[in-house]
Amino acid sequence: AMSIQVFAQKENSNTEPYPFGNPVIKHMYTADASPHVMPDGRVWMVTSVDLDEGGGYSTMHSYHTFSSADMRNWTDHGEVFSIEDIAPNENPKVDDYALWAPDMVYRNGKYYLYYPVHIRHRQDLQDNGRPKVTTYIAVAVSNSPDQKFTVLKDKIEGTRGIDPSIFVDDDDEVYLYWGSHWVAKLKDNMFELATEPVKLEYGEKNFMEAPWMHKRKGKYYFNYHTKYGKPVSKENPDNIDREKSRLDYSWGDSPMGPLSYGGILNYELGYGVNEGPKYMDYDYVPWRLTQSNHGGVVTYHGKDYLFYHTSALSSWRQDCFVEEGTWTQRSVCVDEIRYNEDGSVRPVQQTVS
Ligand code: FUB
Repeated sequence: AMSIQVFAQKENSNTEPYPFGNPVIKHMYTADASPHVMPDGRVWMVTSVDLDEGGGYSTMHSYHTFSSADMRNWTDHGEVFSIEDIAPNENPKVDDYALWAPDMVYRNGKYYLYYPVHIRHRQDLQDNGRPKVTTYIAVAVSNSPDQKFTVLKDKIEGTRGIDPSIFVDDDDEVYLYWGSHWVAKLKDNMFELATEPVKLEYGEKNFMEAPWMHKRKGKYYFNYHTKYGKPVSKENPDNIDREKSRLDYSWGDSPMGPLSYGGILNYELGYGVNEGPKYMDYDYVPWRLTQSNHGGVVTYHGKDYLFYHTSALSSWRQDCFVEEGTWTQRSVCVDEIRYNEDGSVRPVQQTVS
C-alpha cells in the first residue's frame, strides 16, 4: 500500500491537524477536481486522469467520478467517460484528442458533464512547425454520476478554449465559464448559450486558466490559476518556480462581473505568502514542485472547501522533484477555506499528510 511520509509543519493557515489526508486520492493520479453537492447529499467530483506512468497532457484520456460524505474518504466510481466516447473512429496518426479539466453538475433529473475537446492536428502545422490545436467545450449526459455519459452536444456553439465550469446561482440561472475568463448563461437545455459570451472583468492581468465561481453571503468569488512564475529547468534545478501552482481570486457582486482582484487563494506547499520558505526544511521536501494547479470550491454543511492538485504523490514515489513526469502525475487535494470578517479569503496553504 502506498503511503505518504508525514512532515510536521510548524504552523498553518488551515485547520489542524490536517483532517483530509492529502492527497485524498492515492490509488491513481487525478487532477482538475470539480466538486458539487449532488441530490444524494454527498459531494461528487469528476476529475481528469493522469496516467500512472505520466507522459504529458496529451495522454489524458478519461474521467473518473468520486464521492464522499466527509471530504477524506472517497469512493471511486470508476471511468465515466473516455476519448473513445468522443472520437471512436479517429485515426490517431491524424489527430490527437485529449480530455482535460471537466465539470459535472446535476440539473432537472440528469447529470451533465462539461469537457473541453482538445485536438492536435498532426498534419496541419503552424508556422513554428507545431501542430495546430483546436479547443472548444462540449457536454455529455447521464442518468447517474457513476454511470457512463454519452455525448449530448459535441460542440457548444460560441465556445473556444478549455476548462469549462458551471455555476448555478440562487435564482437558478446557469452560467458556463471557460477559456480565458469567458462567461455566458446557459439555456435550460444545458447545451446552448443563452447570452453572448463576455470576457469577465476581474481586476488583474494574471489569469492563466481554470476559471471557477462560487458564492458566499451574496458575494461572488471567481478563482483561477495564475501565470506568475518562471519555468523549471532540469539543467538549472535551483531555478525553482515558486508560484507555478498559485491560485488567485477576484470578487464582486455579479457572476458576470465586473469583479475586483481579491488576492491569493492557494499557494504552494511550504510557502508563506510572498515570504519564501517558511514552514519547512526544504532539503527534505521533495514534492515542493507542482507544475500546475486547478481550483474547485464546494460548500458542504456550511463550510467551504477548496479542491486543488499537487505533485506530492508522484514526487515522493519517484524520489525526485525536477522530473517532467510529475507534471502530469498529479493528485487531488482538499482543504477548508477560511474567510476574514470582511469576506476576503485567507490564503489556503497546500498540505500533505
Ligand atoms: O489538466 C489539463 C490542464 O492542465 C487543465 O485543463 C488545466 O486547467 C491544467 O490543470
